Amino acid sequence: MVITISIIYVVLLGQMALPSVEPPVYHIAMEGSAPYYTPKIATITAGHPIQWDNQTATAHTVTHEACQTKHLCLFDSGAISPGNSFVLPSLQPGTYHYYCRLHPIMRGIITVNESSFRGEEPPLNG
Ligand SMILES: [Cu+2]
Repeated sequence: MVITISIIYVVLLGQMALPSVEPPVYHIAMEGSAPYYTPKIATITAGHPIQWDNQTATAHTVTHEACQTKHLCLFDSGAISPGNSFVLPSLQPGTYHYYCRLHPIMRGIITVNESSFRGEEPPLNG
């Protein structure tokens, strides 16, 4: 009986010790007045999901500017209802201009920077 309890304890402890590998989500608010996308210019580290939260009473989209020409259209949310969100799991490093198809006055920019983490920890003692 003691052995059984010990095994269960080790299994539970092992699960609790697992580090979280999910990078934090970067939030951009959609608002009813300028600048509409807040922050209007967002700087994000590669690998982080980006989530737009529609805090207004009408639908909006998050549409990559290149979609206007159907050339290298990288993201287009479709209509996001009030209270709903749209998530991009990740974007390659670069600068992306986007707008709302329903209200083209709404415009924003995302700059995605390379992650500083290269997969190896720096040496502790130079
Ligand atoms: Cu809109």
